Amino acid sequence: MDAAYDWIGYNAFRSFSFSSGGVNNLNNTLQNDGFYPGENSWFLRFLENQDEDRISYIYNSFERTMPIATVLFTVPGLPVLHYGQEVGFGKGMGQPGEPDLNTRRRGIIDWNFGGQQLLQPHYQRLAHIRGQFPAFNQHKKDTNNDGQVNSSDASDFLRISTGDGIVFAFLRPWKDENGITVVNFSNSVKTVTLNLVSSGMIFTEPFDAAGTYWVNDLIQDSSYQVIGSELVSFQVTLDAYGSAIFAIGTEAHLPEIPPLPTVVSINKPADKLVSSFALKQNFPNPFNPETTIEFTIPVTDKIKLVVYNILGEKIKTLLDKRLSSGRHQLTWDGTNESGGSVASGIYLLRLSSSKFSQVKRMVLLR
Ligand SMILES: [Ca+2]
Repeated sequence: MDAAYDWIGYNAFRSFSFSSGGVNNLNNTLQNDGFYPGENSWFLRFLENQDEDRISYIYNSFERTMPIATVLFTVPGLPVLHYGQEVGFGKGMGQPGEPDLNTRRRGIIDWNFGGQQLLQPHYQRLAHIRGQFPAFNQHKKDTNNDGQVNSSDASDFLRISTGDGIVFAFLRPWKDENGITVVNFSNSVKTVTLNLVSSGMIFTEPFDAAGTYWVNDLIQDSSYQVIGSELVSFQVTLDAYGSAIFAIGTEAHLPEIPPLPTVVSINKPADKLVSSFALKQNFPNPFNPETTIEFTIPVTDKIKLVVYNILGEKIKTLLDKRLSSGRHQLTWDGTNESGGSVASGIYLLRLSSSKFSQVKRMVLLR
């Protein structure tokens, strides 16, 4: 991830404080005080090499970068550039709180870190949402036809009140497929109610309170229909640091997200092997206190199975040994390395061999 040009935007993300004042400041900066785009505006919004790393370092949390990433990918500006190699910059994410920030700016990337399991699918989905939904990649237009694009033209970025300062929501108006982003910058679950009818959504036909509209939930991957009047009080529940992105309009439309690459070595890709290296969803899930984990491996290999918490910290190594090919099963009893019970929450299970790795989310509910 690379950022340049928009240093004001960059600094707004970098110095973001997780408070309602911080949300206001971020909104004002992203709105460019009404100038965007135009005088004093910065057109490029993208992060510097490994800025997602440095931001997670500054926030001391991978989890806290999630809502920031959602905002970054859905606000106006040129698309974020993300390129996978970045040779010579950064050692990947490191661990939260790792002291040597400069080391991670100059070095060989180590992608084998806990936060990757959390951030990689999130960044991937955001990039595809931005690419596939014009609401989020539109450029502001000369809507009053005076030959200039400035604050006199219709906004392509409208804040929506959530009634809770720590939950930030905005609309990217787009005819018949309006983009809505809602992010929770707090460490607790939040439910907010948005008035989307007065938010500024646009449709070809006049809005009809009795008509039906599609709500496409682009994070949860589900589409459903609502009556227009239901959009007056549209309820959204978000996990701690959770994100929601909707496309609201006249048709069902979900992003196409290709599978994340699981091949670590670029020299030995083999479709047959990839398809038979599989970590199944644990069951039951949610669970308390014990859950069963099943996986298959195509060849005899050294296999590691590790549980991480949502911050990317290792909780327990369940397995680290050579296993023969085939189906394997074991259980996790919700304890950490020293045998103590871990708290309720989301845990990440990472299965890795010498060539592949795969991750599942597990929910422990005590
Ligand atoms: Ca104009």
